[in-house]
Amino acid sequence: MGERNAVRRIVRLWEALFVVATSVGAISCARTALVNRGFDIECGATPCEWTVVEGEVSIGPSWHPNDTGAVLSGSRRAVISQRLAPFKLSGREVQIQAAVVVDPGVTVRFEIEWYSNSDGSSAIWQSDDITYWQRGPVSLGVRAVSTDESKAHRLNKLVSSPTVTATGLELRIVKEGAGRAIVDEISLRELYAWSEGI
Ligand SMILES: [Ca+2]
Repeated sequence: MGERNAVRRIVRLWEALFVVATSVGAISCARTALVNRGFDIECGATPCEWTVVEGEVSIGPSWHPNDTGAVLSGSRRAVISQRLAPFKLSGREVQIQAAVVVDPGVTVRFEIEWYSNSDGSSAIWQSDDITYWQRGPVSLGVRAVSTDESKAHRLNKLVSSPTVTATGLELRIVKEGAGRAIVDEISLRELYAWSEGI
């Protein structure tokens, strides 16, 4: 009987994962500022645009064998990040969405560190010779949202920029606690529209 219940639980989990993956796929057509938000594009051994900052991270089969996602695991903290710049905000509110599932006791935090131009202007720099980040933008601080729901779900929360003059950001996905987190189909959208130089 115990074995039969265990099988039922596994079936229900995979059904839930399928529903989340399918529904999140529907929103992936919407306009978003992030690149490679489903971890489907590889640049060599790593996913394009994403950086593994620390901890145990694998990019590969997640919801099911054919759907690539970020799997953050191990007994300690694990972090991946993506930078986005330059852009011009029309408002302070940004909507962050992601498909997430975590083991019990694990938390996933989506941190956004906002940056402004080093001269305080909100002008969009464009140059082939030097990147936005090489120009030494100034950090405006970090805003974060998190989830510890152990059932597969779609995170949907708002994050505010400290100022509308922000011109760059770094999104960091931080897994805390011993266990595994799967993150996929991440979108970051201004509530109105990005007016970006990217
Ligand atoms: Ca995916």
